Amino acid sequence: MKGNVNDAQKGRQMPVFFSDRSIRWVSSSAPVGNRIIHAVGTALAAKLKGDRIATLVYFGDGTTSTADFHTGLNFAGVYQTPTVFFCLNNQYAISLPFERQTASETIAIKAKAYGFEGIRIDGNNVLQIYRTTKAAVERAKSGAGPTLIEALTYRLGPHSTSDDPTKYRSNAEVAEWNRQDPVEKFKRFLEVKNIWNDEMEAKLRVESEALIDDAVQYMESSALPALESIIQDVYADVPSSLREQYDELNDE
Ligand SMILES: Cc1ncc(C[n+]2csc(CCOP(=O)(O)OP(=O)(O)O)c2C)c(N)n1
Repeated sequence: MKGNVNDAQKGRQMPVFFSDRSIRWVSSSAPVGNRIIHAVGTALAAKLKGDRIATLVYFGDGTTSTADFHTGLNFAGVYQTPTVFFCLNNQYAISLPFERQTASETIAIKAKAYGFEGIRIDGNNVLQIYRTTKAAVERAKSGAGPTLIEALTYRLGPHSTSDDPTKYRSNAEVAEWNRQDPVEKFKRFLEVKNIWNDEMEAKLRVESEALIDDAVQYMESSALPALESIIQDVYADVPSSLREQYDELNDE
Protein backbone atom coordinates (compact mmCIF):
# COMPACT_ATOMS: atom_id res chain seq x y z
CA MET A 1 0.00 0.00 0.00
CA LYS A 2 1.41 3.33 -0.99
CA GLY A 3 -1.50 5.76 -1.24
CA ASN A 4 -2.09 5.07 -4.94
CA VAL A 5 -5.31 4.66 -6.96
CA ASN A 6 -5.65 1.06 -5.77
CA ASP A 7 -5.67 2.11 -2.14
CA ALA A 8 -9.23 2.09 -0.75
CA GLN A 9 -8.15 4.83 1.69
CA LYS A 10 -6.78 7.03 -1.11
CA GLY A 11 -3.58 7.64 0.84
CA ARG A 12 -5.31 9.14 3.86
CA GLN A 13 -4.24 6.46 6.32
CA MET A 14 -1.04 5.32 7.98
CA PRO A 15 0.53 2.45 6.00
CA VAL A 16 -0.23 -0.27 8.58
CA PHE A 17 -3.95 0.53 8.46
CA PHE A 18 -4.59 -0.98 5.06
CA SER A 19 -7.97 -2.41 4.14
CA ASP A 20 -9.31 -4.93 1.67
CA ARG A 21 -13.00 -5.22 0.82
CA SER A 22 -12.56 -8.68 -0.71
CA ILE A 23 -11.66 -10.15 2.68
CA ARG A 24 -13.80 -7.69 4.70
CA TRP A 25 -10.76 -6.21 6.41
CA VAL A 26 -11.57 -2.70 7.60
CA SER A 27 -8.98 0.04 7.98
CA SER A 28 -8.26 0.82 11.61
CA SER A 29 -8.85 4.19 13.21
CA ALA A 30 -5.49 5.57 14.43
CA PRO A 31 -6.48 6.52 18.02
CA VAL A 32 -6.12 3.24 19.89
CA GLY A 33 -9.48 1.93 21.15
CA ASN A 34 -11.63 3.50 18.42
CA ARG A 35 -11.63 0.27 16.45
CA ILE A 36 -13.31 -1.50 19.37
CA ILE A 37 -16.46 0.62 19.24
CA HIS A 38 -16.47 0.45 15.44
CA ALA A 39 -16.42 -3.36 15.65
CA VAL A 40 -19.28 -3.37 18.17
CA GLY A 41 -21.34 -0.94 16.09
CA THR A 42 -20.80 -2.96 12.93
CA ALA A 43 -21.79 -6.14 14.78
CA LEU A 44 -24.94 -4.52 16.16
CA ALA A 45 -25.91 -3.30 12.67
CA ALA A 46 -25.43 -6.84 11.31
CA LYS A 47 -27.50 -8.28 14.14
CA LEU A 48 -30.35 -5.84 13.49
CA LYS A 49 -30.24 -6.60 9.77
CA GLY A 50 -30.19 -10.34 10.42
CA ASP A 51 -26.79 -10.87 8.70
CA ARG A 52 -25.06 -13.91 10.11
CA ILE A 53 -21.63 -12.35 10.57
CA ALA A 54 -19.26 -11.68 13.44
CA THR A 55 -16.76 -8.84 13.80
CA LEU A 56 -13.26 -9.59 15.05
CA VAL A 57 -11.20 -6.74 16.46
CA TYR A 58 -7.51 -6.83 17.42
CA PHE A 59 -5.87 -4.46 19.91
CA GLY A 60 -3.05 -4.33 22.44
CA ASP A 61 -2.84 -4.49 26.24
CA GLY A 62 -2.38 -0.70 26.44
CA THR A 63 -5.62 -0.20 24.56
CA THR A 64 -7.57 -1.92 27.34
CA SER A 65 -6.93 1.21 29.45
CA THR A 66 -8.90 3.44 27.08
CA ALA A 67 -12.48 4.55 27.66
CA ASP A 68 -13.43 2.99 24.31
CA PHE A 69 -12.49 -0.47 25.61
CA HIS A 70 -15.01 -0.10 28.44
CA THR A 71 -17.66 1.50 26.21
CA GLY A 72 -17.31 -1.20 23.57
CA LEU A 73 -17.25 -4.24 25.85
CA ASN A 74 -20.07 -2.94 28.04
CA PHE A 75 -22.24 -2.29 25.01
CA ALA A 76 -21.38 -5.69 23.53
CA GLY A 77 -22.38 -7.41 26.77
CA VAL A 78 -25.67 -5.53 27.11
CA TYR A 79 -26.72 -5.97 23.47
CA GLN A 80 -25.06 -9.38 23.00
CA THR A 81 -23.40 -8.27 19.79
CA PRO A 82 -21.58 -10.85 17.64
CA THR A 83 -18.11 -9.47 18.41
CA VAL A 84 -14.82 -11.17 19.22
CA PHE A 85 -12.36 -8.97 21.09
CA PHE A 86 -8.79 -10.14 20.55
CA CYS A 87 -6.26 -8.55 22.90
CA LEU A 88 -2.70 -9.17 21.82
CA ASN A 89 -1.01 -8.77 25.19
CA ASN A 90 2.61 -8.24 24.19
CA GLN A 91 3.27 -6.86 27.70
CA TYR A 92 4.24 -3.35 26.62
CA ALA A 93 2.40 -0.30 25.33
CA ILE A 94 5.47 1.26 23.71
CA SER A 95 7.56 1.66 26.92
CA LEU A 96 4.84 1.07 29.53
CA PRO A 97 4.96 -2.46 30.99
CA PHE A 98 1.80 -4.47 31.68
CA GLU A 99 2.14 -4.15 35.50
CA ARG A 100 1.87 -0.38 35.24
CA GLN A 101 -0.96 -0.55 32.73
CA THR A 102 -3.47 -2.22 35.00
CA ALA A 103 -3.83 -3.55 38.54
CA SER A 104 -5.97 -6.33 37.12
CA GLU A 105 -4.57 -9.85 37.33
CA THR A 106 -5.20 -10.45 33.63
CA ILE A 107 -7.04 -8.80 30.73
CA ALA A 108 -9.25 -11.85 30.17
CA ILE A 109 -10.75 -11.57 33.67
CA LYS A 110 -12.28 -8.21 32.75
CA ALA A 111 -14.84 -9.93 30.50
CA LYS A 112 -16.61 -11.35 33.56
CA ALA A 113 -17.69 -7.86 34.62
CA TYR A 114 -19.18 -7.28 31.16
CA GLY A 115 -21.16 -10.52 31.33
CA PHE A 116 -19.37 -12.71 28.81
CA GLU A 117 -16.50 -15.13 28.58
CA GLY A 118 -12.84 -14.13 28.73
CA ILE A 119 -10.16 -16.63 27.70
CA ARG A 120 -6.42 -16.34 28.24
CA ILE A 121 -4.28 -18.29 25.80
CA ASP A 122 -0.64 -18.73 24.80
CA GLY A 123 -0.17 -16.04 22.18
CA ASN A 124 2.90 -17.84 20.82
CA ASN A 125 0.93 -20.99 19.99
CA VAL A 126 -0.39 -20.67 16.44
CA LEU A 127 -2.83 -23.58 16.63
CA GLN A 128 -4.27 -22.55 19.98
CA ILE A 129 -4.91 -19.06 18.61
CA TYR A 130 -6.56 -20.49 15.51
CA ARG A 131 -8.79 -22.89 17.45
CA THR A 132 -9.83 -20.33 20.07
CA THR A 133 -10.54 -17.58 17.55
CA LYS A 134 -12.51 -19.87 15.26
CA ALA A 135 -14.65 -21.18 18.11
CA ALA A 136 -15.34 -17.63 19.38
CA VAL A 137 -16.28 -16.41 15.90
CA GLU A 138 -18.63 -19.37 15.43
CA ARG A 139 -20.23 -18.73 18.83
CA ALA A 140 -20.76 -15.07 17.92
CA LYS A 141 -22.26 -15.97 14.53
CA SER A 142 -24.65 -18.42 16.13
CA GLY A 143 -26.03 -15.69 18.40
CA ALA A 144 -24.26 -16.79 21.60
CA GLY A 145 -22.72 -13.33 22.11
CA PRO A 146 -19.25 -11.82 22.46
CA THR A 147 -15.94 -13.26 23.70
CA LEU A 148 -12.76 -11.61 24.92
CA ILE A 149 -9.55 -13.45 24.03
CA GLU A 150 -6.26 -12.45 25.65
CA ALA A 151 -3.24 -13.87 23.85
CA LEU A 152 -0.09 -13.56 25.95
CA THR A 153 2.95 -12.86 23.79
CA TYR A 154 5.93 -10.50 23.57
CA ARG A 155 7.02 -7.73 21.25
CA LEU A 156 10.53 -8.84 20.26
CA GLY A 157 11.47 -5.70 18.33
CA PRO A 158 10.99 -1.98 19.01
CA HIS A 159 7.47 -0.48 18.87
CA SER A 160 8.51 1.75 15.98
CA THR A 161 11.66 3.15 14.38
CA SER A 162 11.66 5.96 16.98
CA ASP A 163 11.57 3.55 19.92
CA ASP A 164 14.66 2.32 21.84
CA PRO A 165 13.58 -0.68 23.97
CA THR A 166 16.99 -0.95 25.68
CA LYS A 167 15.88 2.06 27.76
CA TYR A 168 13.08 0.16 29.51
CA ARG A 169 13.72 -3.60 29.38
CA SER A 170 16.62 -5.98 29.88
CA ASN A 171 18.43 -7.95 27.18
CA ALA A 172 17.92 -11.09 29.29
CA GLU A 173 14.15 -10.63 29.12
CA VAL A 174 14.24 -10.24 25.34
CA ALA A 175 16.55 -13.29 25.00
CA GLU A 176 14.14 -15.38 27.05
CA TRP A 177 11.19 -14.46 24.81
CA ASN A 178 13.31 -14.91 21.70
CA ARG A 179 13.53 -18.57 22.64
CA GLN A 180 9.73 -18.67 22.46
CA ASP A 181 9.56 -17.18 18.96
CA PRO A 182 6.20 -18.47 17.65
CA VAL A 183 7.39 -18.72 14.05
CA GLU A 184 10.34 -20.91 15.05
CA LYS A 185 8.18 -22.94 17.42
CA PHE A 186 5.57 -23.65 14.76
CA LYS A 187 8.26 -24.49 12.24
CA ARG A 188 9.77 -27.07 14.62
CA PHE A 189 6.28 -28.49 15.21
CA LEU A 190 5.72 -28.93 11.46
CA GLU A 191 9.18 -30.47 11.04
CA VAL A 192 8.51 -33.03 13.76
CA LYS A 193 5.22 -33.87 12.01
CA ASN A 194 7.24 -34.35 8.82
CA ILE A 195 5.24 -31.81 6.84
CA TRP A 196 7.96 -29.15 6.60
CA ASN A 197 11.68 -29.16 5.83
CA ASP A 198 14.60 -26.89 4.80
CA GLU A 199 14.04 -27.57 1.12
CA MET A 200 10.41 -26.44 1.30
CA GLU A 201 11.46 -23.39 3.26
CA ALA A 202 14.10 -22.41 0.70
CA LYS A 203 11.49 -22.76 -2.07
CA LEU A 204 8.92 -20.73 -0.12
CA ARG A 205 11.47 -17.96 0.45
CA VAL A 206 12.24 -17.67 -3.25
CA GLU A 207 8.52 -17.67 -4.13
CA SER A 208 7.73 -15.11 -1.43
CA GLU A 209 10.48 -12.77 -2.56
CA ALA A 210 9.21 -12.94 -6.15
CA LEU A 211 5.69 -12.22 -4.92
CA ILE A 212 6.91 -9.20 -2.96
CA ASP A 213 8.99 -7.91 -5.89
CA ASP A 214 5.94 -8.14 -8.14
CA ALA A 215 3.75 -6.37 -5.59
CA VAL A 216 6.29 -3.55 -5.15
CA GLN A 217 6.57 -3.13 -8.90
CA TYR A 218 2.77 -3.02 -9.24
CA MET A 219 2.55 -0.51 -6.37
CA GLU A 220 5.23 1.75 -7.82
CA SER A 221 3.78 1.69 -11.32
CA SER A 222 0.27 2.62 -10.11
CA ALA A 223 -0.84 6.23 -10.42
CA LEU A 224 -1.49 8.50 -7.45
CA PRO A 225 -5.14 9.27 -6.60
CA ALA A 226 -6.54 12.23 -8.55
CA LEU A 227 -5.86 15.55 -6.82
CA GLU A 228 -9.61 16.14 -6.67
CA SER A 229 -9.98 13.16 -4.31
CA ILE A 230 -8.66 15.48 -1.59
CA ILE A 231 -12.08 17.17 -1.35
CA GLN A 232 -14.18 14.04 -1.85
CA ASP A 233 -15.96 11.82 0.71
CA VAL A 234 -16.26 14.48 3.43
CA TYR A 235 -19.60 15.96 2.39
CA ALA A 236 -22.31 14.42 0.19
CA ASP A 237 -22.07 17.59 -1.93
CA VAL A 238 -18.74 19.43 -1.97
CA PRO A 239 -19.37 22.89 -0.42
CA SER A 240 -18.26 25.96 -2.38
CA SER A 241 -15.59 26.84 0.20
CA LEU A 242 -13.82 23.51 -0.35
CA ARG A 243 -14.29 23.78 -4.10
CA GLU A 244 -12.59 27.21 -4.05
CA GLN A 245 -9.65 25.84 -2.04
CA TYR A 246 -9.33 22.97 -4.47
CA ASP A 247 -9.36 25.32 -7.49
CA GLU A 248 -6.65 27.43 -5.87
CA LEU A 249 -4.54 24.31 -5.16
CA ASN A 250 -5.09 23.05 -8.67
CA ASP A 251 -3.90 26.40 -10.12
CA GLU A 252 -0.72 26.19 -8.01
C1 LIG B 1 -5.69 7.52 21.90
C2 LIG B 1 -4.26 7.31 21.48
N1 LIG B 1 -3.27 7.67 22.34
C3 LIG B 1 -1.98 7.47 22.01
C4 LIG B 1 -1.65 6.92 20.79
C5 LIG B 1 -0.19 6.69 20.41
N2 LIG B 1 0.09 5.25 20.44
C6 LIG B 1 0.16 4.55 19.29
S1 LIG B 1 0.44 2.91 19.58
C7 LIG B 1 0.47 3.15 21.26
C8 LIG B 1 0.69 2.00 22.19
C9 LIG B 1 -0.39 1.00 22.11
O1 LIG B 1 -0.09 -0.08 22.97
P1 LIG B 1 -0.93 -1.41 22.95
O2 LIG B 1 -2.38 -1.11 22.93
O3 LIG B 1 -0.42 -2.26 24.05
O4 LIG B 1 -0.60 -2.03 21.51
P2 LIG B 1 0.80 -2.52 20.91
O5 LIG B 1 1.33 -1.38 20.09
O6 LIG B 1 1.70 -2.94 22.03
O7 LIG B 1 0.41 -3.70 20.05
C10 LIG B 1 0.25 4.50 21.57
C11 LIG B 1 0.22 5.03 22.95
C12 LIG B 1 -2.71 6.58 19.91
N3 LIG B 1 -2.51 6.03 18.72
N4 LIG B 1 -4.00 6.78 20.29
